[in-house]
Formats: sequence, structure tokens, C-alpha cells
Amino acid sequence: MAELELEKLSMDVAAQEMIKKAAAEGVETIFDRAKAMKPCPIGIEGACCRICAQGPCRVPPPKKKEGETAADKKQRMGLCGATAETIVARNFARMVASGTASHNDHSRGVAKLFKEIAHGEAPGYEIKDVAKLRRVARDWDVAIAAGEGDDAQPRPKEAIAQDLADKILAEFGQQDGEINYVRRAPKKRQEIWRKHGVVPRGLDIEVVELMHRTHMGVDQDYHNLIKQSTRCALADGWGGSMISTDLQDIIFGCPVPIAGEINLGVLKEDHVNVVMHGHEPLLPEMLYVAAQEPELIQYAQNKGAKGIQLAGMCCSANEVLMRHGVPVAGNYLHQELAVITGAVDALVVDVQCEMQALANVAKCYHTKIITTDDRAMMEGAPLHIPFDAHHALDVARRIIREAIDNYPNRRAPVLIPSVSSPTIVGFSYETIQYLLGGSIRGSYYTLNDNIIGGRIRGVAGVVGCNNCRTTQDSSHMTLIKELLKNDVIVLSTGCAAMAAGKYGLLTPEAASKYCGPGLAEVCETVGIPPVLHMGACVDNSRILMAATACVKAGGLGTDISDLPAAGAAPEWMSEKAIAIGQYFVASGVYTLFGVTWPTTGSELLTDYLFKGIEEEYGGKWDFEADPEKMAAKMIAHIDKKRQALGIDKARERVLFDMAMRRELEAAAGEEH
Ligand code: NFS
Ligand code: SF4
Repeated sequence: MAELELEKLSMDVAAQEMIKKAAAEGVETIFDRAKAMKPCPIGIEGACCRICAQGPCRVPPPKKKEGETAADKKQRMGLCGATAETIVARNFARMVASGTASHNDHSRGVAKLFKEIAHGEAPGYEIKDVAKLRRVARDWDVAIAAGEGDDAQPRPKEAIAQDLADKILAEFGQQDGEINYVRRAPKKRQEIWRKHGVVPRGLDIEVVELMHRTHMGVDQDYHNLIKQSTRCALADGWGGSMISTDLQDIIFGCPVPIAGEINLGVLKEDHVNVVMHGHEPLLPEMLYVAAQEPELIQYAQNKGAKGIQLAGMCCSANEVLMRHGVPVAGNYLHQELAVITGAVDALVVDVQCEMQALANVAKCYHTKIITTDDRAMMEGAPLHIPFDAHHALDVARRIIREAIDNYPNRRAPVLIPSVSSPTIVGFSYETIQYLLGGSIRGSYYTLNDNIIGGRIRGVAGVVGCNNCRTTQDSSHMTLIKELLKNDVIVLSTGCAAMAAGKYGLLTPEAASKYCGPGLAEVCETVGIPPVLHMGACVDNSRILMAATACVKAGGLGTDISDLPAAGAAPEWMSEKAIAIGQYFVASGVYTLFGVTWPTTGSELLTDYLFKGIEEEYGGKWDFEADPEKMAAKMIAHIDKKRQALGIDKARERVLFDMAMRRELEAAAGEEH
């Protein structure tokens, strides 16, 4: 394969090397399939309805823009009369429903485990972060002390956890009222949600209702469909995802800065390599424990390996990276490529973002795919070892043993690209508060101060996936570098954060290399990378909390929509990304997606999502495939917000001061 063509597929040299290896060995990957199969031109616009057996009905865009006749309009209608608006809105809504369901089902699993831990029924797990347990308990009105006044005694952590688990689990089936974490949002935001009737009642009900309303012949008003999509998405961001983050922190520890390493080079030829791929950290946490047990290491050595190397893939990777520094093999488009190294002895998968093609690729090598979740089986995967909270460590040990047993089966040639980058990760909402807020004020005050003063121009969230329809990581990198150059600090999660890590942006040293003078100064003073890795995709809830903290710290308006901030997912592909985008928009954030946009089949609906919705929620969607233009749009939005806050002049002053200082320094340099 020509170099030029390889560079179009991925900007990552490790990926390029593996794509070449796959081609030489006759192994097909997603990169080949993307070439052979183009997306359906009607489906890509969201304009294909297949929700009943009279269809599928396709409503391609009008042939002529002006002067559409009644006959033309009729053509743009499904058999039942569903308009392009309804069809496209239904498809969009179903993406939100599926994305929310994924996050909320993840959080259900964590909540159930949490309850078992609280009752002492999940040996091996414990409540690691008691301080966070108490903070979260307070937010759920769970007593953290027993008795009154001077007689008050702190309640044991198990008792607090038992009550907290019950309250949280009840929220999944709650039928009316409001979900609890809505109260965490700025007051003004809560009022907006209440005014528009989109405060979620419970976690499951909003998904179910949205699925009902998108059934044939139910909701036929695109605005009303998007309204329920909003309510559903809010049950993700301020519901399930936020619960996942909180409970995972309580059980496994709230992340603090920790060093890690990322890219395929973290695999070791002479070790048993176990890759943990998926999203839920429950089992990976136990694999991390098991892989350190002397008996298992000895067992690996008996089979001729030097040791056991654990590595993560996708969001499972982010979870164990930020809590234990477990190295990361790669982001979404790396999953097949890891197998192609020939060095992965077991690929352990749970749920979400796992390509079915893995089973085929694995057959070409010796890699054993082990499924671990009854909800996510894989045809052709040789082994299913289900996670079991009551015997989690035993399950983990069994999996590691399977990997070790498979080590002698490796077939030549093994080739691990010697490519990896160091990272500093673990910037939870609390850690940022500690680092940037200062311990005295205990808030985001210093961050705000730097924004108001103009050293930091604004805040950007860059999140989301890889997508084989665009060069892997390339949009992430172009966008992030543009933002940094313009003094915009970047908060990142998911595959975007891993992309940033691969090219050295998750190191403090990146500040002087990529940032404008103002942002560089702040990062260097505090000693942080200019891109803050905040975790997995469920941890986008940490970004909501950080934004809320900025509002509460003062000086930047009274609502999230006042902040000089914007969000983007330049390489999105999953339905979860749409759910996330919708809750960011509904939280007041200008949110841009790249690659393709799924509602272009209806101009009216797209117009509403890109413009009209802003009048209701203060945030809006936008689409921009070119990452440089995307950065320009985000910066323009940030500047608009700075102007509205009356802090645009401060930035001009700072830049002026900096230019003067540089000139003085240069002059002083000449003198000496
Ligand atoms: Ni988020 Fe994580 Fe990656 Fe996209 Fe998939 S792994 S949950 S969905 S592809 S960022
Ligand atoms: Fe066609 Fe209407 Fe059935 Fe959709 S619901 S497939 S538009 S007939």
C-alpha cells in the first residue's frame, strides 16, 4: 500500500504499520471495508424510514431548492404520509435513545455492584473513596451521621452506601418527579429545563417513552420529538453517566494525576499480553489485581513468558489508565490492529464499541477473544467467561490463565510497532478544583480569574470517537492544536483523549510547544498538560460539573450558556455521541460534530437544531467537517461570549502586555 494512501487512513504511524502488516498477510480490516462499501446516500441524511413493514420509505432531498410544488412535497413523504421532518427526527431520536440506554445500562451495572459491596456480597471490592461517598451521599439526602447535635456520630461507610445504593437504584424505575442530579446544575439552567418541561422523571422511563414515540404512527411533530430527545439525553448526562462516574470513583477511587503510556508499543513481545476492551471498569479492576499475583506471574513464566502485560482499549482503557496507570493499547480504530500485532494472547471484551470483525481477525492470529458479559456475546468468539460480582477475582484469574495458556500458541511473525507516548491523566473535576481552584477558595475561582483576565481565552471540550470515514486522529489533532494556539484550554474524554495522548499532548511539556503565551503560562505555573484527560465517555459528566463549578465560582455569568466555552466531537461515530451532544446542547453548550451530520435529510429540522434550539436552551448544534474551520467557529463563539460578559478588553490587554514583555526580554537578551 502506498505511503500516501496509508496516511489518509490514519495519521498514527503505529496504525499505518499494522495496516501494512494486515495487507501483507491478507487480513481484512475496517479500513479495507470502508473502501469497498460507501455509505447509503439516503441513510446518511437520516431520510430512510424502516420502522414498519410498509417501508423502507426513502425521502431524498428536494430536487429544486426554490419553488417546491405540492407534487414534489408528496414525493418527499413515506407511505403513511410521514414527512421528511418526522422521519429524520425519529431517526435522530432513536440514536439518542440508544446512546442514553447504553450509558444508563452501564450505570445500572455499577449501581448494582455498589449495593452488593455495601452489603458485603462482592468480595474483593471495597469503598475506596470514603470522602467522595460522603459528598455524594449528601447530594442524595442520605445521612452521613447518626444522632443529633453534639451526640452525632459518623455513620459507618457501609450503612451510608446501603442507603445511597437504594436511592440510586430507585431512580432507574422512578415514574415521576425529577431525577436528583438536576439539582446540581446552575439555578438558571434548572429553570430553563423546567420551563420547557424536559426535566427527566427517571432514568429508564425517558428511553422507553422515546422509543414508544418513535414507533409507527405516534409522535409526528419534529419539535416534540426533539423535546423528548432532550429529556432523554438529560437523563444520560445528568443521570446515568453522572451516577456511573460518581459510583466508580467511590468504589475504585477518584482519579488524581497519574502517569501512563499509550499506543500499540505498550504491548510486550516477551510477555503475555491481555487487552481489556470495552467500557465497564468492574472486571478490568479485578484483572489489574489478578495480573499482579505472584502465582499467576509464575505460571506465565512457566510457559516461557517474562511476565503479564495488561493494556486497555477504548473507554475501559481510560478507566484503568486514570486510576492505576495501566497502559493503553489504543482508541477505537486500534482494536483490530492490536490483534494484528500477533502479540495479543487474550482480548477481553465487555460491552460497546467492539467490532464484530474482531472474531474474524482473531482467527488469523492466535488471539483468544473472551466475552465477559451476557448482554454482549460474539458469534465465533471461542470463550465466554461471564463477570460475576460474587466471584470477580476468580473470574479475573481464570481469564488471565486462559491468556497465559494461549501464549505458547503464538504464530510468527509477531510485530509490535515501537510507538508509544507518555501521558499524564486523571483530571477529575475534583482534581482540577484542587489544582486550579486553590485550597483556600476551594472552587474554580483561579480558573475563572485566568479566563476573566484573558490568559485563558476559553474552555473547549473535545471528545468522542474515531470514525473510519475520516483519517484516524487527524481531525482531533488539528482541532486541538488550533485551540491551544489560541489560548483555549481543552478538556477531553474517550477516544479523543487517547488521540491527544498518542501525539504527546497529555504532557506538561506540550504547553510550551503548542499553546499561545497566555495558556502556556498558566499550564507551566500549575504544571499541567494543556489537554486535561478527564476520563471515559461517561465522564463527560465531569465536564458538566466543571462547567457548573465555573458558573458557581462567579464572574462568568449565571449559567453554563454564559461561559466562553464550546464542545466538539470531530470524529464521532456512535449513537452515544449523539446522546452526549444533545445533553450538552440542552445544558447550554455550542456543540460541533464532524465527519457527517445525521439530519441533513430535513432542512427544517436541521435548522432548528443549528439555530432555533438556541433560543430555548442557549446551546445549539453545528456541523463542520474541516477541523480548522471547526476551531475558528468555536473560537468565534468563545469571543462572542467574552464580549457579552464584558471581558473581551482584558484579553487584549494581556496580549499587549505579553508582547511588551517579550520585546523587553528580547532586548535584554541582545544586551547580554
Ligand atoms: Ni465514547 Fe468509549 Fe470511543 Fe466513541 Fe466508543 S470507545 S464511550 S463511543 S468510540 S469515544
Ligand atoms: Fe414508511 Fe411510514 Fe412505515 Fe416509515 S412508518 S416505513 S414512512 S410507512
